[in-house]
Amino acid sequence: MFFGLNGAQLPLIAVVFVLALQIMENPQFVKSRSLGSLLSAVLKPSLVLFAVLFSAASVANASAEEAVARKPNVIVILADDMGYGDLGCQGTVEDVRTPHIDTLAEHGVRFTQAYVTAPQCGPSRAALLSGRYQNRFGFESNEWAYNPGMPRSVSLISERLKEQGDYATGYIGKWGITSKRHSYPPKRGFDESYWVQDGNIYFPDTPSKYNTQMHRGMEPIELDTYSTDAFGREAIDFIERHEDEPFFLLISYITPHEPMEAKESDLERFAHIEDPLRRTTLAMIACMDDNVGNMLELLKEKGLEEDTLIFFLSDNGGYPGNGSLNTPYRGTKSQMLEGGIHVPFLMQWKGQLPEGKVYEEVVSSLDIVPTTLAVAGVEAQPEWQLDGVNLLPYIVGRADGVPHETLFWRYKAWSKKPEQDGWAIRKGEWMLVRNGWAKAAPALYHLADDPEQREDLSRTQPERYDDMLKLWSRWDQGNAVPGSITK
Ligand SMILES: [Ca+2]
Repeated sequence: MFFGLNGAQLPLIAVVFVLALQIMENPQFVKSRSLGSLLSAVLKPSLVLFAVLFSAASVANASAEEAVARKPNVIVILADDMGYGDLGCQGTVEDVRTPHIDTLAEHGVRFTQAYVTAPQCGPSRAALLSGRYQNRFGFESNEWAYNPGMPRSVSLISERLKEQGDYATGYIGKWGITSKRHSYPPKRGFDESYWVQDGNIYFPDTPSKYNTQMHRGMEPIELDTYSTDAFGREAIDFIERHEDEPFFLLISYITPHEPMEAKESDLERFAHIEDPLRRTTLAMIACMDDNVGNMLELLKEKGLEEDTLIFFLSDNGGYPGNGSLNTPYRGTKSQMLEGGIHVPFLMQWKGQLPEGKVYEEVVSSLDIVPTTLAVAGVEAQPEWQLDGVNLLPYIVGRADGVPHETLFWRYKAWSKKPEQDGWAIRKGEWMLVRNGWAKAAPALYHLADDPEQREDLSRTQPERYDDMLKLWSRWDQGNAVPGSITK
């Protein structure tokens, strides 16, 4: 196609154009000639014009095909310990301000039933990056006894995209998976990385009990500004340098994980909030939102919005210590209740996904790897044992059914506190959960009617209870002993 015309119409246009030109120059052009000389006078220049138009059309077609053939970029924006309620677009909390992140929902899809696989950083991220339940490879907890690092036998999305998709790959921000060197981003398929092991650093030169050494690649470096701004700056730099090739970029903000440290200029924006902890949380989130906004603006300026699939989610829920709100859900980070694992989750891909859609079926952070592979044109193999699905056909209504009939959790909190271990299964609108922190027996909740998990229906629904317990036990048989897989 060339300006809406196909190749068959081009000769006719050339003839009409040349004839019109000749008549404009000499109104007696047609009258004064025999049919033979008329054809000759018109057809010759028409052939020349046709040749010019045809080659122009070919060039236009080639660039159109090139544009279609370009593999899309994928950007994952990850918040840390940010509760379900703490985005303006969620509509459950009034004081939070995230106008830029909210545009992802406005121009894309907002998921109301999205889960991560653990109520804690390390195991949640291990699943997000591998596309597998972390329990399958013994990565059960942040605690070293239950955390073998990312085994080499488990490939990350970055490694698959390097090997089979020819993508430029970048990691920015908190890694948080493990401190073992073989698991560092540069060793796990990321071409470029600007990162910190445990996160938990905002201002340069701030003492911390965590491993807050910043790295560029494998080289230790010093943080030079407020880390949220540094991550935003690095994201822009990465995109500018890779705008002409497909890239995968994961930006892992520390926000709003402890320590609760915000910039003064951001705190001033929330001076009307009385509670100092909540004011700080909101200021930290607003700073992340500003940086996401800068990145979205860059994608727009570069004309990359229709070439870029963007995910936004949190790695687990908020908790009282960081003042982030899981509204309307009960429970917090480190718990198996909804507040620990039910997270904000957005996707935007202009031109490919519907705009302003609210998707209400259950999805998981496990779905990010299969969706990314599909977008990159990499065929997932059965031996990869991925636990998620490609979400795109479900969102646009091309697939029947739902992405997940069931989701499962197992979480060993701390080796010295086995009473805090928990597990859960969600099947349809029901959840059976043993929330270790409550030291309780498993409880059965009907989430559609009781999203706050207040009424345990295990006694009134004994068959459903048994059925879900059996399903969970069968799934658990496929899990590794925590910490047992080291290679
Ligand atoms: Ca976290």
